[in-house]
Amino acid sequence: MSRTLLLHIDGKDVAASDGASFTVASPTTGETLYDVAHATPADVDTAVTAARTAFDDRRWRGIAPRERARVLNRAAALLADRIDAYARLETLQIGRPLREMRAQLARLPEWLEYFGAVAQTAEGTVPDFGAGHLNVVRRVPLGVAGLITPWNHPLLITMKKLSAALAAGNSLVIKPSELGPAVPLALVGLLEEAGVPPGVVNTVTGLGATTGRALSEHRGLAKLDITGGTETGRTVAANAGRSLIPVTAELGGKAPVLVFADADLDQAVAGALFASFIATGQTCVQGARILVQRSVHDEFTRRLVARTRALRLGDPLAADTQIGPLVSEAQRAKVADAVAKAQDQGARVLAGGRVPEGEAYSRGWFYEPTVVGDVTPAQDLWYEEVFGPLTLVVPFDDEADALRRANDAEFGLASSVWTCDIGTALRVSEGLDVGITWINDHHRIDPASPWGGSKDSGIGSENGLDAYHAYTRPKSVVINSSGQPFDWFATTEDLRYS
Ligand code: TXE
Repeated sequence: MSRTLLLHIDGKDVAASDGASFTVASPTTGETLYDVAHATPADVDTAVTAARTAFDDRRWRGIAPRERARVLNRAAALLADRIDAYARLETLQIGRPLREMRAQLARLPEWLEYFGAVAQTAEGTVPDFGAGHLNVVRRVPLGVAGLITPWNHPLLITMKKLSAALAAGNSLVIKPSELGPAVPLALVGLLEEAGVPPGVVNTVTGLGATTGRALSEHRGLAKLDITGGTETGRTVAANAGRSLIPVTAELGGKAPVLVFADADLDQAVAGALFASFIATGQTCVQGARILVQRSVHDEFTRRLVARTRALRLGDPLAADTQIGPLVSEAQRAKVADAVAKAQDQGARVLAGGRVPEGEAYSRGWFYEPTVVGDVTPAQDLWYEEVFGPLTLVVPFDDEADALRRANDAEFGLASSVWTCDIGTALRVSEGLDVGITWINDHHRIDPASPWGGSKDSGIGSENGLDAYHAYTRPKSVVINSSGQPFDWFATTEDLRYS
């Protein structure tokens, strides 16, 4: 039986003003899980107004950072107690294996703790203003931030944005993905339980083209922060530009995995497998292009293909499932179409490449983990983000060739380099035009470590001090400490004023 999810505005759960709703279905069984309120532009406006009122009356930003941190730490403790329940909800909604969701969610209290600590330790500056003046620069919160989040890591991505924004004292309106709203909504209730005042965090559920659009076009925002597809990011950033507000955008990727001949091959294969198929490949840092030095390419590919074929697809709630369904019919079609087009353009399927057969897969959006070879930059698959369990393997000759191929991309989010030579690791990471490079690892994240990319992968970054600063602006107070009278219009002498 499906449950109803409502909007959360000014501390209250409310239906959409026109009573409209949409449904969220299980990607594993097709059964309806939730009936979700579909916020109208008027509801978005009510939410932004509630957030603005909470900002203006200082009910959250007026609380000393130390006390704000206490509230965030209480929320972290409450969250730690609810990991299993939330992980199950995430798995039901988006189909990612329960083991993955448990591992991911277990880390999330760290974001609240980290940004609580940052808020307490952040300091202003006193730049030299010359004799006779003292300049005190404090960083203050921006106002109402609009957060638009996707379905692939519903709580993680909401948490990355929300913890920095809240710690800095902002008020929020969150628009979670229409495919995975339940856990972000639950988090908002948890935050209020921990002591975040009602009205500070508001949630409007709805579709991107309606609710998301209304939020991104709202002139009452002071910041927009989105994770989503690159085209959505362009639209949202253009709206932010019209409002003259800053935007953080974490968008697409096509991460290269570079395997050098001197790498520990077992570890490199395990790393490439993890990079390609964690989250059923539905992640912006997915290892979507595996580049292997020619002398080990065939052996590496043989091992990767064998391990890919051995991955266990199935019910994501089952303890031994390694690959769940894709999140939606559209996402599976995107993968199937990309494989068909790659084959038409000359690529060769080495593993997978099919919708699995059998009763266990008949109702869900399953697709076999897939490895393709013989891909060249003349084929669309070299450049296009597919966002599913599909990767390609190609050989390279030397460092320069590896870098040339890796940087031949419209995206620049992440990459990994597998080598036992520290010089190779450092030179190659220096040469990669990306935001994140892992050496002998992939997809590691920490609240203190910047996460964002270059080129079409977006603007700005999440995590770390940069993300906190991006939720504040400098406020400069200049104090005349000279004790000297100043009367410009009383004299014709040359006086110093600028
Ligand atoms: O993302 P959307 P979708 C990529 C990935 C995937 C593709 C489409 O390639 O196949 O995007 O996925 C909201 N104004 N990524 O359709 O539409 C939307 O409701 C305002 C990469 O799910 O970008 C949701 O809350 N908001 C990615 C959020 O934007 C709008 C994660 C993201 O949805 C909007 C997800 C609009 N006009 C997909 N249109 C990553 N970087 O990890 C949509 N939205």
